[in-house]
Amino acid sequence: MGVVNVTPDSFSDGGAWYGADAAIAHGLDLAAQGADIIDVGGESTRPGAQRVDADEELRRIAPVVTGLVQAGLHVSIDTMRASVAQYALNAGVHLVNDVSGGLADPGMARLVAEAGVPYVVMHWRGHSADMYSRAVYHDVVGEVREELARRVDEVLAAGVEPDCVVIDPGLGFGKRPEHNWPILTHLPQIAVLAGRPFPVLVGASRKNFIRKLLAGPDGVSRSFAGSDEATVALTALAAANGAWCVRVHQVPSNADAVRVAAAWQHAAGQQRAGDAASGALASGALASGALASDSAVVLAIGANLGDRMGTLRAAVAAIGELPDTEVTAVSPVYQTAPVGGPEQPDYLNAVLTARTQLAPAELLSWLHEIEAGHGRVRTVRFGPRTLDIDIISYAGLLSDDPVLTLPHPRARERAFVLAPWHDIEPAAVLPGEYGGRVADLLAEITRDGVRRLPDRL
Ligand code: PMM
Repeated sequence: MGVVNVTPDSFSDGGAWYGADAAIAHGLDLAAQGADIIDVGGESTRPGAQRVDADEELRRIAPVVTGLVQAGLHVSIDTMRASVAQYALNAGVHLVNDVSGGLADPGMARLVAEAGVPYVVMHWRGHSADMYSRAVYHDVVGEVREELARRVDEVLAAGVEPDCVVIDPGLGFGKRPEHNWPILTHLPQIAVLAGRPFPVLVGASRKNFIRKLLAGPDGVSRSFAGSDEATVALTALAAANGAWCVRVHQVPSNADAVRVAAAWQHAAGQQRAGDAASGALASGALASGALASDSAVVLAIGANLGDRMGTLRAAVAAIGELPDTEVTAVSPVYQTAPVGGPEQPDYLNAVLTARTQLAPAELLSWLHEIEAGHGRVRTVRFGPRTLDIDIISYAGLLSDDPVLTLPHPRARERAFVLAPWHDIEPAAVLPGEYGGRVADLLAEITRDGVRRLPDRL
């Protein structure tokens, strides 16, 4: 995404493309240099900036948006105002980029919902005039995720389709330099909100935290243009770490960096596929745990609606087909009386072990996709479901993240998890403070209502 700021005072390029003709020419150049989207903005959001009124913002962007759309480019409007977005949508823009994530204008989300276009929902804590007063975090990654999840809930409630939502952690917005780095190193975690993965846009280009990092011995931050090479480095890292889009002021080298990251990811995937295909090496390495990034996971699957046995079989097959994942054992099937919730049929449950190179958040989002493919809709807690897949344990990791608590917080009370797990791994250990040998935990709880069936998956 190439930036065209039609402002006299933007963060890094204020004034450069202020006139409509210069702005249109610049947008065309960025597209020719490899930008897939041109982001047009008429209001500066640099720290300390005062707002312009809606008429002035519209006066700035109107001819530029129209000119670029008519030239056939994929155009995005960078605005917090529904009236400006409305104008741009009528002119044919393809995406709305709202740095306030719908907070600045209560009419924005509904407008975007009606237009049915992608909506960039950014993490934001208030207007730029005093953004640093709100830059206070105990756990910046956790708080950004939580606040983004709330914004996403609201825009979905306003009717925006989940497939249209793009999230953005808002680098530099209400964040001091040190807050931006942990966000960048946790992009895969930030991408998964309420158990659902979203594409992530990263706007790091020329921001203060990069310029400060590159400060000279006198402590003076690097110039804006002087930070372009460092922006390219961040683009490569962010793209290789799963970013969907990077918003940048200088396109050619960033477009190259995105290509490098794509080739890197592709080769990494093929390399692993190649390893797995070369039989002896792969199985030896897997058996001895010699593949350093291979993690052992324990998954519990359950179904109590429809063709339960067929669903569980399909789930095992789908898990085995996940990228860089191999199912290593599948337990017998158990028939289980439901725990809590409304009146509902018995469950069929099983446990499987697998080895994967997917990160926990990636694995979780793949598993949600498999569940969704079987029509599972998360509504009533403990309610009936066509398919439920839980990560019981992931490589012994401990996590109190509410999206993915590890090990699974209720595993130790559940005979329908512990019994099948014990069947395939008699020496298994549930990690963590409340864990222990599965055999011992199983001896402490009742197995009433949990019955092993002769069927295999
Ligand atoms: N940053 C700026 C403006 N718009 N939009 C999104 N989605 N993400 C950003 O990080 C972002 C943005 C401020 O940067 P600029 O004034 O230098 O363009």
